[in-house]
Amino acid sequence: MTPPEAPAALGPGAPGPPLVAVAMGSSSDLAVLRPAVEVLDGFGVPREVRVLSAHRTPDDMLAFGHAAAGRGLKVIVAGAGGAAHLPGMLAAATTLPVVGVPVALASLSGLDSLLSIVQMPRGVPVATVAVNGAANAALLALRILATSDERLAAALESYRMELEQTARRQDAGLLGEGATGGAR
Ligand code: RP5
Repeated sequence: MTPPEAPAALGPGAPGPPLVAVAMGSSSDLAVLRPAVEVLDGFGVPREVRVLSAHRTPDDMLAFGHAAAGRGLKVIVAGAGGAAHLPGMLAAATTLPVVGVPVALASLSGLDSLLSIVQMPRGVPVATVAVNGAANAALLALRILATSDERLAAALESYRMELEQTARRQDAGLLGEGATGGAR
């Protein structure tokens, strides 16, 4: 049986001490978690990326969680699939906000991952995004950081306006293609 491979190379990211950690249970999750890394890099927020398994390296995972706040991390994005215990176990080991990304595996299309991550017991919250919703997990992390970072808040506002303009261009494009619809 082939063991999981090391993560494919990622760029170095923004310089400086990492503010957000992107953790995943296996390098096989990287394809799903990569958009989170790209969003953080796009906004120039320093990040680190780790493979930490709640089941295969539980001691490493707990050590990471216990040390995270002291190392200057502000938010943890954690993705896992199947019996996806990583986000919840990290949330148990730190008071940092943890954003969980349910990773869809072949068998149950991510429903198992979603339920494993979203059904946390009272007192140990994990903010759960959509199945494979890594980009939104990073955006949520950025929104958390932006509550105390005006530059980042402004960048997120620009991003929000870009989304708005894109949707309006799509709307105008439909008109251009002769689509009919309701009153505009
Ligand atoms: C989970 O098991 C990981 O998060 C991954 O989604 C899943 C399968 O891992 P591999 O067997 O592909 O390493 O812990």
